[in-house]
Amino acid sequence: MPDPQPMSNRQRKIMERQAERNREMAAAKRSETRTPFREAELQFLSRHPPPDYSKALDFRQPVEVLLRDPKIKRVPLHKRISEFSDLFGVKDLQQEGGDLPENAYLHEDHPGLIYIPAAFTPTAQRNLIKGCLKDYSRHPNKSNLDTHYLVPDSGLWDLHENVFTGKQPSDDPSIFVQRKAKVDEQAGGYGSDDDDDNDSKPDNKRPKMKPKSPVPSIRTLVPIMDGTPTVPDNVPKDDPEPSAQVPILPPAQLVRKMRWITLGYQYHWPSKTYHFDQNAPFPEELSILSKAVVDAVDGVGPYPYPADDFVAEAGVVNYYQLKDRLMGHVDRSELNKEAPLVSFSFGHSCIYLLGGPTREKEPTPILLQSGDILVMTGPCRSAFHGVPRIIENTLPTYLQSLPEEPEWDIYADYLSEARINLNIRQVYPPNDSPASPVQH
Ligand SMILES: O=C(O)CCC(=O)C(=O)O
Repeated sequence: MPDPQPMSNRQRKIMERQAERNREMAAAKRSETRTPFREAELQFLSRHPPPDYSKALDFRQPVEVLLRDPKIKRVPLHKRISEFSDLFGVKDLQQEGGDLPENAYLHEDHPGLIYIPAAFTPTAQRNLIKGCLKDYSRHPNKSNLDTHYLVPDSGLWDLHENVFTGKQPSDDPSIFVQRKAKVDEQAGGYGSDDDDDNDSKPDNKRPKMKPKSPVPSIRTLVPIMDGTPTVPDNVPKDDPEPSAQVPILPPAQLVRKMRWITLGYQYHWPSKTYHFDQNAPFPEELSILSKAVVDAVDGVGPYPYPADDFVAEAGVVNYYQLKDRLMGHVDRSELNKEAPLVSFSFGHSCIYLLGGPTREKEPTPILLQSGDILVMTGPCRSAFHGVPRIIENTLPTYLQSLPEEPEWDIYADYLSEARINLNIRQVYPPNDSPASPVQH
């Protein structure tokens, strides 16, 4: 019998990934702790058969249909959202048509949840997306890539843009971001690209060798603030060790490995606490934007928080590729548990599972769409939540390539396979917070 055809790298990676997924699913199925939250996660993680998305709550369906659900309540904001800040895009309304919301929605099963659908104009969304990809991702804000790579202060996105626009050739050695850890030449480690959707050429000046030990996964979006108790602030917060085996990739591929960046007080993932001594200047427009949301929802739900007391002190930008997910967790690292957490969604839609104080409560799947705002107040602030699924083919047309705006192309290209979440928190109780510098 002839030898079977050797497997291509791509086939091998697909098989490995499938096997990993099968193992995960099997482990979860075997687990005795199959809580209602986990059950819901499994439903939405499933590829075959695909999930039933019609089970998800869509706050953008016609209001008369939405309000047929007796658990949903519509509450007017005290002014139309556009009146709280120009950042929602009020200036574009004349040109773009449409209107911005004057109502928010509450859900009887989730006290403290406040939902504002379609809160931004397309132009306002594009501006914030540019901020998330190009500006906020720069130092001193840290990203998951900083653990392993020497990302330049000018930012990874700038390198990507230089190549994308032809300003620098794609084989220019200076566009490759180097590893922090020294590579042991014996052990190899170059070019172990783990993307199965990667068709661009690796730098052929570098030997393509298989790493001898597994590459630490930077694909998985880890549950960043999960339910485990936080450690006291006097525990040493060492940085995780850089790996010498992460692949050297062209910027267009490395940007797709970016999973999160942290704003303001930097977060120490291993101990699940903030670095209270590492306070990066908080982007001013995001301070204004989040305060405007807290102001807009003042009096809307049963857990008011004065906008004057709200200070944007920490934030996370989560970057999701289509296959990523964020497993159920509770955000409990902030010292101020009364302040609302304000969360913005851009790009592809996702399924967001909102549960209760434990995983025993059955979560509600919510369809989060580009431009929606979710505010967690009161008990909802401590509820389990997660993102088991990014939904393919849901990128709004206004975020795709625009003939009249060629500089948007690079963002449209990125978003064609991505979702971005920006969430903002207050860390300290009001008046307890050390003055935080503001970025101008
Ligand atoms: O992506 C989202 O909408 C949720 C993100 C989240 O839960 C988190 O950053 O803690």
